[in-house]
Amino acid sequence: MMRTRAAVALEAGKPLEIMEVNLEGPKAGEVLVEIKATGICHTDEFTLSGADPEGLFPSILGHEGAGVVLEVGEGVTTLKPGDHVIPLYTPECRECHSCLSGKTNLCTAIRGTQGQGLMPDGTSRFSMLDGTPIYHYMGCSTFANHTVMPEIALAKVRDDAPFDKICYIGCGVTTGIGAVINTAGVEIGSSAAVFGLGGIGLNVIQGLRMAGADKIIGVDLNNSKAEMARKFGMTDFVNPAELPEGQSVTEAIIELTKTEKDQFGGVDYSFDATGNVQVMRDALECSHRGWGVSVIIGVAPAGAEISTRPFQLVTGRVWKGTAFGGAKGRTDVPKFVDWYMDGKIEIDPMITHKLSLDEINKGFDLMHEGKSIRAVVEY
Ligand code: NAD
Ligand code: AHE
Ligand code: ZN
Repeated sequence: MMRTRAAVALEAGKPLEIMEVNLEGPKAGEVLVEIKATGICHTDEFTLSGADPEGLFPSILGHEGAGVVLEVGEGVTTLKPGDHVIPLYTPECRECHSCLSGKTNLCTAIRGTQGQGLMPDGTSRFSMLDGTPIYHYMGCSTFANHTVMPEIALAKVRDDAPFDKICYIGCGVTTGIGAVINTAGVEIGSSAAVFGLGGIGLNVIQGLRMAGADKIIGVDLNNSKAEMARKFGMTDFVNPAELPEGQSVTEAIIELTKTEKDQFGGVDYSFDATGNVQVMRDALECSHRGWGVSVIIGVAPAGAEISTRPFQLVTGRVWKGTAFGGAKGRTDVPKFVDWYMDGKIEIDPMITHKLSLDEINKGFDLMHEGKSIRAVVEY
């Protein structure tokens, strides 16, 4: 048993509390990791707000981290102390029915206990100093300076990559780029609309440029998000709150894509990176009749449901969703780190704020105020 510092979510809707907590060492198949840096993703905010049906309190949130292995439990063979790792909320056991199917990245080996805030043996490694158990979060809990993770939920990465940048590959970068490459399968010359130009949407735009998309329409209610999006490849911007009276966002996007030969208009691919179910509908309905593919990335609150006229699908549009950009963590994450180190993808400009653990609540404030893309906490 050791002590570490963590930002603890004691109650829904309340700021995190920074405190010392107990952390039990790794059991069989587990690894003790010193977290060096963690991003704050909108999903952490979503769970802290109380909107997540799987949200548990008290818990240690955070799922976008990078760190170093300090100790390995019995039977761990693929990692050793000193290895640099990125925690995976989507593990890759390479043995379960889902992994073996080759059809999905949604490994099912430990999903049951992970959703209950517990390690695979059904217990928590974290507790308050008075012994009260604290739940794990998404199997990661990167808002703690040290965490314990299953071996199958850690991607080993090269040791010359900066933690304060590659932590973002633990969620936002991989989710956005993966949604384009793995889930949508965007081809050269495509047109696309991206709803929500935050930490995920910008990476969708980055992925679209890598895939060779021609027209990349960004949609956001916050005009200040457009500048960075343009740098990453956005060609057109739509603010749904500033459209001419009577014009819907779908109509605006369809107008932007109509040509002499194509009077229907609509984008080949669309992506929701807001978590708003009306936006998800708009994203589907602005995609092209006959072949448009719309990918849901955003996470919607408990009880929210999507709807559209079935005619939208009858006429050839396809509605899809993606978790962690369809990426297989242990296989793909080290490649994303190489792409970053080789200059093939950009991360640095999207990390708009660096904070200490004591300042973590400021990261949530900046997100609420629409002032940050990614705030990264460095330990
Ligand atoms: P963010 O807060 O950085 O960005 C959200 C953006 O959406 C903001 O720029 C905001 O202004 C914009 N927005 C909000 N409402 C809008 C509306 N009605 N129309 C247009 N724009 C609107 O958040 P993020 O970290 O980029 O996360 C985005 C979403 O993706 C969240 O729902 C998050 O939970 C989800 N997410 C999903 C996955 C996954 O694996 N599926 C992974 C990471 C994040
Ligand atoms: N717990 C929520 C759903 C949350 C959710 O969809 N999480 C995404 C990752 S978001 C990362 O920022 C995910 O990977 N989902 C797949 C999974 O197995 O959780 C709810 O609605 O219950
Ligand atoms: Zn995330």
